[in-house]
Amino acid sequence: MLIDNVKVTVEGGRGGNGCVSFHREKFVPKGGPDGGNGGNGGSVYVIGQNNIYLLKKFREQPLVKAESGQPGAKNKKHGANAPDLIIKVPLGTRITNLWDNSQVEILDESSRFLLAKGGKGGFGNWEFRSPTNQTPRQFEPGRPGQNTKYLFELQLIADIGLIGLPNAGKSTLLNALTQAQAKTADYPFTTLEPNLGAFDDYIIADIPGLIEGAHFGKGLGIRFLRHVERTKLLVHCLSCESENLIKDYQIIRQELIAYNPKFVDRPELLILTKADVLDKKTQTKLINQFIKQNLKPLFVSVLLEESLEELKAVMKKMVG
Ligand SMILES: Nc1nc2c(ncn2[C@@H]2O[C@H](COP(=O)(O)OP(=O)(O)OP(=O)(O)O)[C@@H](O)[C@H]2O)c(=O)[nH]1
Ligand SMILES: [Mg+2]
Repeated sequence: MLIDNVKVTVEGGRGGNGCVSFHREKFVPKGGPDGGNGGNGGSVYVIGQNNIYLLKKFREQPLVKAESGQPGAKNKKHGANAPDLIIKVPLGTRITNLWDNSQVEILDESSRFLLAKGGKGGFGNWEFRSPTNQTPRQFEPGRPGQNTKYLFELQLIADIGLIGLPNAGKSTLLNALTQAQAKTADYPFTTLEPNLGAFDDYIIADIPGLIEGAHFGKGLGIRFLRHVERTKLLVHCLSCESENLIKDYQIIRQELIAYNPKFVDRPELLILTKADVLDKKTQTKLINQFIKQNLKPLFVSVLLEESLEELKAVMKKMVG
């Protein structure tokens, strides 16, 4: 399943502690303080990348933390600064700071944003020397890094929407075309929330099945249609197992238009799913019924690789 929102705790690295040390040398009885400062902790930055699956790893590992700075050492040696940590999120991710609600959108690959600053390293005792205190034992511990909680949300606008009656094979098709792992089963209303997947650079949305009367709130309701409202192409899935595919098509079309009349002239592609259940003769009869209605559907079966390739090619051409 495509992970499109995650909560992530982001922590800058802690600064290294300052060092307490006194100069030791033969014939120099009272060497002064020489403890060096600690190095700064690493900061955490985020950059965008063209890969919609990048949020998944944060679901598995919701804490991101940069390394701590090294402590200071004798001879006024500074501890090393820790390297910054750069994390990647998909382009189109909206990042909300859950503590102050500030937001940023990651829209290109060239900018990077600071999520959590590393803590400053502490002063070693050398920094505390003064005319009145030549043997300071003070030092500063390293400061903790910033710690913030963020919500990463992928704002995807699907190019293609799969719609159809329950059990039409929409989720199975999504899985066959993309890396999505949507739940599928041999009963209606398997899908309860939209699923997203991508092939090449095209994003496909699979939504719960629609039924007659959906725009009055029947079934799972039409609220999921907003997920396909801005798609460039609607793919109507009509199951070859159905008794009357033309009627199925008309039901879905009426529901769409009742929901939003703008759907009337949205480019659409009709596909007859589960084509493998029909023999050639029945397929020809069926296609002729559609042609009479001035409709030109495509037979598709997830068991027939060529039909999937053809479908991909047609969808690409229609989306542009
Ligand atoms: N023979 C065959 N069966 C298929 C094909 N595609 C899907 N199915 C089966 O059809 C059933 C329904 O598939 P789903 O993908 O869950 O259907 P859906 O349209 O997503 O259903 P809802 O989520 O309930 O709207 C499953 O048992 C699938 O295995 C196909 O190309 N050939
Ligand atoms: Mg489904």
